[in-house]
Amino acid sequence: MAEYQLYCFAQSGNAYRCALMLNLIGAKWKPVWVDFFGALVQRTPEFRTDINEMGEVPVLVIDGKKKLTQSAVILTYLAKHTGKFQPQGEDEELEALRWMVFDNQKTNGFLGPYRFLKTLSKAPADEAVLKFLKGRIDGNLSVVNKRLEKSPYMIGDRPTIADVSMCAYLYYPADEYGFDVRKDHPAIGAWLDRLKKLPGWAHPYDLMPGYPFGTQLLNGKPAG
Ligand SMILES: N[C@@H](CCC(=O)N[C@@H](CS)C(=O)NCC(=O)O)C(=O)O
Repeated sequence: MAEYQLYCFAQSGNAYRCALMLNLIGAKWKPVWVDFFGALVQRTPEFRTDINEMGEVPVLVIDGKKKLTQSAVILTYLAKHTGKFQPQGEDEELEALRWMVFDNQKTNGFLGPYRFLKTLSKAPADEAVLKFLKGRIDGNLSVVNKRLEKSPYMIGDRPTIADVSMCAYLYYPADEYGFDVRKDHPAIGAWLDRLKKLPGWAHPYDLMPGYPFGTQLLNGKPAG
């Protein structure tokens, strides 16, 4: 199997999807820490020229040559090249893509900014913005919860990249949000427990460097 590097940081659920997938498929990979909050590396001209013109993490480097960005693209590539967590046939492929787009835009797409404004940003959060985002999060997580009341995984009886994508921000501690997704959405809680049992599962703070905040440590321990 190829060797991978993943540009990432511990607090990024968008990067976690890819780090988790790499672990679940048993890939040989190494994290490359991006100082997202301190040096704002992702906004530098060098990062945009050499790493990702979109100025975003995650970025996956394959065998030191090929570079991919956008977690949905990265997950699709890894599933296709390993046959693991791969949706089978066109209908499943489209169904997985449908949930990944919904997830990127409406579930984790709101959870990430909400947690950033509430807990990670140095500037005080605007209550009206938080209220707007929380309303969207509640509504969209209810859609996912309803889906998971019907089947154990997002698109059926086995886990696929739609699940790896959807859990992006959902394992971070409830106190980083000020609300408990598992309590508010029990089918999501049960599904998160199911995913946790997959061989290779690990918590975001144990997979990517940068926790505690502002350090290059891997959950308090030296990386590597
Ligand atoms: N849809 C993208 C979202 C990536 C994204 O927004 N990443 C954040 C970090 S979690 C980022 O790099 N933001 C750039 C910035 O805020 O400067 C994906 O899933 O890869």
